Amino acid sequence: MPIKRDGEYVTFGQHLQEQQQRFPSASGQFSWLMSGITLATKMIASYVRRAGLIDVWGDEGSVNVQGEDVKKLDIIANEALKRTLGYRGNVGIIASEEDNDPRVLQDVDPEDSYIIMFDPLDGSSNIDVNVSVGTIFTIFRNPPEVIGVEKSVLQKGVEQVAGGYVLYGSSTVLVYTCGNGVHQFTLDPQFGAYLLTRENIKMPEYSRTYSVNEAYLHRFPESYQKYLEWSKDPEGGGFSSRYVGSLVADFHRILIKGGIFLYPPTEAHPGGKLRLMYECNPLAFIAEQAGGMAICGEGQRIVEIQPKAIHDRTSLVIGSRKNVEEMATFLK
Ligand code: P6P
Repeated sequence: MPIKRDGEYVTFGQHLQEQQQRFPSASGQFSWLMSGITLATKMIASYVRRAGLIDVWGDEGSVNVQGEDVKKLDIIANEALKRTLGYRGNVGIIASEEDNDPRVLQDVDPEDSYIIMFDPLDGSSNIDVNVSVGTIFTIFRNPPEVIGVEKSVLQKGVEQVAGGYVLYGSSTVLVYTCGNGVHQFTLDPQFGAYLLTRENIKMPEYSRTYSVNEAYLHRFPESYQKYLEWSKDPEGGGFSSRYVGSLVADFHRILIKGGIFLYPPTEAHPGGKLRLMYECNPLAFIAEQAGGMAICGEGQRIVEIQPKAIHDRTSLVIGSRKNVEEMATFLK
């Protein structure tokens, strides 16, 4: 049920106001920026929920910078986010998984400017089969000094001002952190508002559930194979398995129920498949804020990786702290 304060539901905007009062670093401009995300994701949700009734299944026909077939909904989601964030007035740079290069916006006060990066619709190939998909976003401060777009954008995850995602699942939920806990809002289609439904989420410390694409098991490095064999062994971890194949859906389950998600290095992606800046960093920020952990294949904290390029990829092990610590012992 939605959480009430003084008998009233708490909207996302109100929650941000509370955050500002308690944490002066979050400026009013930040709330205005975040309203661009809530507006765009309501628009995206309205398309996702009508897939099949309107023409949004299938490919748009082009191939994106990742070398992936662009889905019709990828375009819709990307344009919605760029449009609503483009006129916030305090967004200096927008970067998207779907676009080669970041977009620099003009007439933004350099002293109060943000960088926002997103995967507009992660897992979009699942749309045609009615499986959950998600929008993932991350926000950094745009350095006021003129150091060039590349240097401004390529910040470590520890510099994130906010990170979050919207999961278009059985309901539409927005989960975010701005460094003061992890909070969930559920879109009430009747109000057209995101209402607070979970506050200060803490990830269970340990759970016997792993989430990985088992088809690649024999293509993972040996340390991962040994960990997964141990996990499955009734005399070992005795784990069960859950894998949706849509990162936001797999992560959200782990945020709420605990467990561990792995996307190890493979032959196809020796450096990992998932994108560091606008997929792994925001999820790692949320995981750590919820008491969990997020590392790459070499055991380094995801949020401490120095990006070299905006579309960098990384391997990912993320989830309950004790699960990740247990898995990390196999990496040694
Ligand atoms: P695989 C979706 O394409 C995605 O980027 C993530 O949402 C998901 O976790 C991963 O790829 C699935 O990859 O190789 O298991 O199909």
